[in-house]
Amino acid sequence: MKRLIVIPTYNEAMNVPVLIPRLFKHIKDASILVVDDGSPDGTAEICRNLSKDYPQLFVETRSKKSGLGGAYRHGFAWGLERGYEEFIEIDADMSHRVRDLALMMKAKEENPSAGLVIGSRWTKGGATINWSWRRQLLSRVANLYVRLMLGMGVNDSTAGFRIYSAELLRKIPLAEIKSEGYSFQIEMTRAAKLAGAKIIEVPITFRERESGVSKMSGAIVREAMLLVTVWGLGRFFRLKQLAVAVGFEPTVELPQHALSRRAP
Ligand SMILES: Nc1nc2c(ncn2[C@@H]2O[C@H](COP(=O)(O)OP(=O)(O)OP(=O)(O)O)[C@@H](O)[C@H]2O)c(=O)[nH]1
Ligand SMILES: [Mg+2]
Repeated sequence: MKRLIVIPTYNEAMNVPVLIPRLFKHIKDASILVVDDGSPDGTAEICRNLSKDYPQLFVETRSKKSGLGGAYRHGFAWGLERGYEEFIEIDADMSHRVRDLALMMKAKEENPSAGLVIGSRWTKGGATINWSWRRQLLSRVANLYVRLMLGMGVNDSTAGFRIYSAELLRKIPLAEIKSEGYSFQIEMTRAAKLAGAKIIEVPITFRERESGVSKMSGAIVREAMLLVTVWGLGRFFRLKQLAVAVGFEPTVELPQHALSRRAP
């Protein structure tokens, strides 16, 4: 299996020298692609130096910080062009444990029909460590809102710890994925569902980062809220149309005078 681990980075100079060797040590036969957005702290340079020891480490750079979504789209396109069969998403900040990745890979192997495996904090057995109650609340409320609005049956659709099959990524029109921030994860989950993919969630333990700073911002939350609301309203509208079509809901009856005015 030709596997590509895609790591988006912005100012992760403290984390990449620990994470990358750890991934190569424990995940056999994988290549790693770092997609760095011109980090001022020299993350890309550190990775290029590491690639002297790890020939399967590749680094792509974009000129400025342009969001997680674009970085992943770039990484997926890069890997699809080169024939990778499986794509792993993982944060650079070591919030995602490599040992959980091994469990997710096992789940994927045991369920070959699953196009997407999500490392989930909010499924039975999942957990978070050292995450402030505010961040937990934000994540839980966001996931509840997504479940209510989009009805995808996924407990952690904002998770950034995932495995996609190349087959599924090829079915998703990546160029049409709009999100730049973390709503990218929700949009990709939705696109996977629309493409008819089987999605499984594997419980993981998520740890708050110890080095570097969070890139979470109000703009990122607003983008996610807006997009989920728009998609949800679209879904309810379609459901209503479907209900009308199969006769669950009476069609709107126009008053007599409105009908007669339309008559030729
Ligand atoms: N290339 C790129 N990577 C990004 C960008 N924003 C965030 N990242 C990376 O995406 C991953 C997740 O970002 P984090 O800042 O850890 O976001 P988070 O996990 O929600 O927040 P904390 O863990 O609380 O810091 C990390 O590897 C970041 O370096 C971006 O604009 N461009
Ligand atoms: Mg993080």
